Amino acid sequence: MGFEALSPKAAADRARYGDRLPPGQRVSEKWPVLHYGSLPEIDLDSWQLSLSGLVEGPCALDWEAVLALPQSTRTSDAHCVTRWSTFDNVWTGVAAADLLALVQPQSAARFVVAHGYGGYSANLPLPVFAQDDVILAHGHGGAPLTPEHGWPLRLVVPSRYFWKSVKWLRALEFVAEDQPGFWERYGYHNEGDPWQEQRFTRGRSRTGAY
Ligand SMILES: Nc1nc2c(c(=O)[nH]1)N[C@H]1C(S)=C(S)[C@@H](COP(=O)(O)O)O[C@H]1N2
Ligand SMILES: [Mo]
Repeated sequence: MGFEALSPKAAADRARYGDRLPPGQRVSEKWPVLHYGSLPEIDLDSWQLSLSGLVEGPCALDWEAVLALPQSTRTSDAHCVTRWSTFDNVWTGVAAADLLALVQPQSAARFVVAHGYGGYSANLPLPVFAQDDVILAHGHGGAPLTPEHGWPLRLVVPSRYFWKSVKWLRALEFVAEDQPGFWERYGYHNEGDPWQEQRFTRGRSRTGAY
């Protein structure tokens, strides 16, 4: 962790929550809204989730098709690279495992690129996307997602910084070669593991350019 001093709040949270809190994070009681750019306007009637690339069953799911898939709940913590974390988020939606069973990635597929409305994207190794706690969520805390938190569907990848949890998800692309996403191209760490504090590729003091 080097010699970077913890803020008083981060130090107090660390003492209180111990190893549940990744290094350098503090717990936010409220759920912040954070994204680059403006809120996309989405019409559920024309909304689609495109599943493409190196899969046996490429397809585009409309909203009804998403709801017809097995529905699951996953509870997880979220860790934003700007140092806030939220605990015990209860997400409902389609577990990544059920989506993978539907599309059946080919053996050449090694990465997933998640695309959001508005040009945002994030990349993940397929084994990370396939983790049991990964979910395509349309609900949070028993209520539908609100527009600013990614309605109608967002990706949730608890084992990575929250920038990889793409809001307003519109496509998942299965590819052979890694393709850095929106923030990864701007110097955010390609892996983004909060437990290893993989925040940025260059330097220690950069903050997000929101
Ligand atoms: N489409 C899209 N998804 C996004 C972002 C974004 O700018 N656009 N920002 C990411 C970042 S940096 C964070 S911390 C979380 C914030 O999610 P929240 O606003 O629901 O807290 O969304 C992530 N997903
Ligand atoms: Mo973030």
